[in-house]
Amino acid sequence: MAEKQHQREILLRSASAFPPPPGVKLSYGTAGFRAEGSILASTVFRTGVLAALRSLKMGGATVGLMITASHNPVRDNGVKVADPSGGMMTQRWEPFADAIANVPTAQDLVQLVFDFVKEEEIPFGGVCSAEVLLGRDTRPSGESLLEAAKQGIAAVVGAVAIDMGVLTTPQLHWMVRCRNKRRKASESDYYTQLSSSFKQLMDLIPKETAISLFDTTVLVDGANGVGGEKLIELKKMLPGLEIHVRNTGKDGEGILNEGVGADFVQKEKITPHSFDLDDAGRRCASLDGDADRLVYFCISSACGRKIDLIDGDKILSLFALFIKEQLTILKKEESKGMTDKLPSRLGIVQTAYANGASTDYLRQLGLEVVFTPTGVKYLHEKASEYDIGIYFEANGHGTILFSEQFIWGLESLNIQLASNSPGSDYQKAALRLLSASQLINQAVGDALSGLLLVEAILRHIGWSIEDWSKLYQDLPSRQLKVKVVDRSVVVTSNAETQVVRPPGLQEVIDAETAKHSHGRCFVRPSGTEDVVRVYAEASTQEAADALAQSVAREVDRFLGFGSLH
Ligand code: NG1
Ligand code: ZN
Repeated sequence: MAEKQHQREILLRSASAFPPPPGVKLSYGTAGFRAEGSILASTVFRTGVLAALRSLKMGGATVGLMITASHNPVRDNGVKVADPSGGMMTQRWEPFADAIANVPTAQDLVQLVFDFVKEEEIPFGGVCSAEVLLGRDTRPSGESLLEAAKQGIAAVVGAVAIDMGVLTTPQLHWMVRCRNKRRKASESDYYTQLSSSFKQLMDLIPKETAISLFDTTVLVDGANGVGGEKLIELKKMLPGLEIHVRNTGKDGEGILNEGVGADFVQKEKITPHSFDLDDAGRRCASLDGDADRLVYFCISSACGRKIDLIDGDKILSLFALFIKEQLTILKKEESKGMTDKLPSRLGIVQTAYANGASTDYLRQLGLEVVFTPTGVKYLHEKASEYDIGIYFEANGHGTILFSEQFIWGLESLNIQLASNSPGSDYQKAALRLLSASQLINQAVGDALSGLLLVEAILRHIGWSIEDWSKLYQDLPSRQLKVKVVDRSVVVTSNAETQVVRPPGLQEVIDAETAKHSHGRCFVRPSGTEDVVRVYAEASTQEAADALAQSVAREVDRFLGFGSLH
């Protein structure tokens, strides 16, 4: 009883120092809370409380709290929580996240927390310990927000905050996962794991392609964010691969995400700052502000700033090709008996934003492709249902998940093959899959580990960026956003491809879409901005633009301020 009273007093006192800004309502959304950094102290403090409660609920397992607003402008910031698995916080707790962020007074906050703790049967009041790893990106508001998070964690008796400093989002998720698996989990362990698995993959490259005239240089746009500086660390450990990082944001040069970064490159389809015609034909890549997104691009000499974009769908397709090739080798007739017990169901997970040409291509390869709503949490969950699940958003966020059974199966197969047929194609295929599972982040999409896997696979196949770009031809597409009075009025179904509410809007979209050959169009409320997004595809760029514009006007007519008329 006395412990509970003590806890109540501490929480009340700390929360009183972080009043919420008046008139602001925040929602946990697709990727945690996001807003202007200057109004987020209260939200971050409260998310600190939430993260500590989450750890308590999970028996004291380590939880992560990341301060970032990813690809948003530098004045914004945000906060999200990683579960002990290293994945996003369980969706079951999102309503509580919304409630704790928006509750008006410190007294209400204490009441809400005590009610929730009772309902969830959380050991509260100092009877158990909790641990939260903290990370932040390079935003100027990050340092003081990190302090707010620490105070939120300290307001829960028994909870300890461990400040990991400036990190990429995927590094923090990786650390949380490793720590809970009792594995080495420091930043240098992260670099060691990535670089050694990359080297293993390089050592397994077939002799025929190893001698080809492969361009060993990749030019990387670091979005003036945290990814560039981390890549500079990592590249020291990667002999044989020349990584030139531009837009590092160092020494005040360039602004985070302004005219740079994966989101800019993917949406605008033009060169980021610091890239020009001198780079034509080179292999270029772009990270986003917290390095959980990756896209590649190539500048074609004749076209000014226009680029050939190689988006998340094409990265996914490259990964799928490689994984399928290794599985096919393992499943060859001669190795039956050894490999037929290996569970190897391969699944591809996309969202409605995936270019239709990528889905056709993947299905032509004979792969199972499924769709989820937008947001990594949905894709990740779906991909984890397979022995190997590959998921990507078109914007470049994605990874490959390997099930534990698959990894155990591979490890025992590898032991068998090492004595039965050492150095055989089968053993090499098994080793490639094992190395890929070490390299690619199992917690969340990670631009740094994704970049290394792309580089290893391109070298394995002996492909130039042009060969890769020609894998299939993207259907022309256009994405627009419409500012609306209240985006929550739009309700969708069928992995966000159909509008259920407001009534009548879907019929109008259908009618507009029918006017264009190969037309496809959908709208959905953003989870990170106060807008409704419009996506359109058609057989020509003009038609995709026209379709997106006409539907955007309709969205504006139904729900907007009428400014598009
Ligand atoms: P919203 O704002 O819900 O569309 C955007 C991206 C998501 C995801 C989140 C988190 C698009 C169309 N949407 O979400 O895919 O990456 O941000 O960063 O790219
Ligand atoms: Zn990001």
